[in-house]
Amino acid sequence: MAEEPKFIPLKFDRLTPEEQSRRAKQFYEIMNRRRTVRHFSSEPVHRALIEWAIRTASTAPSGAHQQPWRFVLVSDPEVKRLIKEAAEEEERENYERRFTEEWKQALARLGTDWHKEFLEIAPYLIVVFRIDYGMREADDGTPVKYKHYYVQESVGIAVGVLLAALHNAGLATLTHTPSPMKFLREILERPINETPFVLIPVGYPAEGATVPDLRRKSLDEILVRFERL
Ligand code: IYR
Repeated sequence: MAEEPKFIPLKFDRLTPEEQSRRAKQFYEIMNRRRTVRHFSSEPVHRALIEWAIRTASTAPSGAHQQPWRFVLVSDPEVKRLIKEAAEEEERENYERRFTEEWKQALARLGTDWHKEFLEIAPYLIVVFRIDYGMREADDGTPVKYKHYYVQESVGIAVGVLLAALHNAGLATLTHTPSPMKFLREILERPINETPFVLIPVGYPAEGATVPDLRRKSLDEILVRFERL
């Protein structure tokens, strides 16, 4: 039987046009300074900063408000070592055998290879899992599965919010997807309905860290308008 909807008044901050414009530009300026970082320092990070960012990520919209995400926070050096070793094993196979020439060409300007030292150096790893289906107890106590909707989209949005929140807190991140990454479910002891989605090293950039010289597409390149002005 479907649940009855219950509504409460919306809390919405109506801003002045000046404030809207100021905040819109300011947020762009902040976000446009985010870069994917591959050279981390081992300098510690206050865990509270990460927890605020994860709380912020969980404000993301999700299909049927099912919030199909799990965030696993790793700072234990032994667990980071296991993750690094498993990731390098898969990535070595990727770079040496599985990647097509076309894929390697597309990656060339990032200067990546199978070495993933950052997985041990960065003080924190956030491993985001998607929860593919929910589990509830039937009246007789037996566990039953129920479907989750738009899981990829929901978790993708939450990760976008997470990256923005970490950057806004003055932290550097890497969006890393070792492939395949089933090993993360095993090492992090997650249940079978949770699938690794992305692995995010978080910390401060190493002294003298460099990033590839990339250009973001301009608004005209990404925006198509159907308007009557
Ligand atoms: N996962 C590999 C390769 C890789 C793939 C893409 I697509 C990137 O944008 C970057 C890297 C690695 O981490 O090296």
